[in-house]
Amino acid sequence: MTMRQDYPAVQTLLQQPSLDTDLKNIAEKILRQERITPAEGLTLFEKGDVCFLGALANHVRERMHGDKTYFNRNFHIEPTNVCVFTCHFCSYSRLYKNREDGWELSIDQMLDIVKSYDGQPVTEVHIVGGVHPKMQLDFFVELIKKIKAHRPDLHIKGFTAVELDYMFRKAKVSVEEGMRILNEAGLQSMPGGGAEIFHPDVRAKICHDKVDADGWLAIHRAAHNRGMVTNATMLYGHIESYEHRIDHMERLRQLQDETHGFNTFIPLKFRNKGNDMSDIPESSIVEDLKLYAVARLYMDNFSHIKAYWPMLGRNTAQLTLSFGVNDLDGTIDDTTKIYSMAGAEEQNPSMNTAQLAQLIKQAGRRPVERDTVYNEIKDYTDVVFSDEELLLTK
Ligand code: V47
Ligand code: SF4
Repeated sequence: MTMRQDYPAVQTLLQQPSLDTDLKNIAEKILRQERITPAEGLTLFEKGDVCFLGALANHVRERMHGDKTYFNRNFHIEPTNVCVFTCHFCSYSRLYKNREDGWELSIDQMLDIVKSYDGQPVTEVHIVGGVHPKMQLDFFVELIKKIKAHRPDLHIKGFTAVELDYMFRKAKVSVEEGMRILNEAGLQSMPGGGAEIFHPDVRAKICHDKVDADGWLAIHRAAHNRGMVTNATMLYGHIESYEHRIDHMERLRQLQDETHGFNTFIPLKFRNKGNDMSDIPESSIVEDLKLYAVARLYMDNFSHIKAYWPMLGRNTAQLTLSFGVNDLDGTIDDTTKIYSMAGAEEQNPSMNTAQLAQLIKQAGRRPVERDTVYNEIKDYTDVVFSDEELLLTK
């Protein structure tokens, strides 16, 4: 393993006479561990170059986590891609009237997926899909109970706030009551999807018909109030401005101050194949890295920043580990289609534990397997993998 050098990157940067005064002041605040304001966040986007932002974000990342980089062993279940909503960026969903082009899994089919992992050391199932008008609260309560009955140790992370908002409205239960029902059935945490960009001007253009920002935040607040942890995402790199990104992160930072229930912030890069927004070019890698860095600097009350490798591709995901990111999600095992259908490089996303750990080691970091709530399971830093384990990918 190549060891990364310890370098005084931030101090050196601050001594550059050419450094913009605003950037210098913000950097000094960050070094003093003070919170930056929305205006300062915007300045970072507008004036900070990728090296400056990367050095600062890396400093914060190492202050918080050292070289540790987390991943887990998980698989996804996508119950359906039939959806009542019409998000223009979505390459994955099919309207109910076209449902013969999509898929709808029965409870038994989903249990068979869970059973196919019997004896394998996965710790999490991530359940997320379209919003199917006939798959309602009772259906998912039965699914969760049956998964738990079959494999009580498997952590169930499931359903975006968009799915839950529809489920609860259809079942005519309050958000609090709906969360109680699902949590008591065995749902333990929630993924961060459906957040997109909170600002109403953007939401009106890209996903006008699903739950709004306040509704999304209310569902996460209700989960946090029950002691459940959740994640938060931001779909970036389409029509949003830097102001919209800061507005989005600010709303999340405020809820986190209130509840401390978020685990991880996950920026999701807009991929433009096969959807109504295909005319919008995808963001450059430099913009991606800047975004991850600003996210690390702005979201000071979020412990973890995750790069979701099936969406970014494994090479860019590896790079983000020097730009504030300390989590790469999981092994996935080719069980999600959301990004491959939108044109991501990873057409069959799957990495075994050795490959994921090796990817992290190649970046000079310590690969640490975690469970969903970040209990550490195993440090792979000193584990040497055979070519067979790595499937000869180097
Ligand atoms: O909300 C849909 C995004 C999300 C596209 O919490 C797209 O651990 C890019 O939230 N280009 C669902 N993104 C997935 C999600 C998620 C994924 C991994 C881990 C976690 C977690 C959560 O996928 C949607 C939407 O923002 N999405 N279409 C697209 N064309
Ligand atoms: Fe439906 Fe989710 Fe796709 Fe929107 S992003 S159309 S809610 S599946």
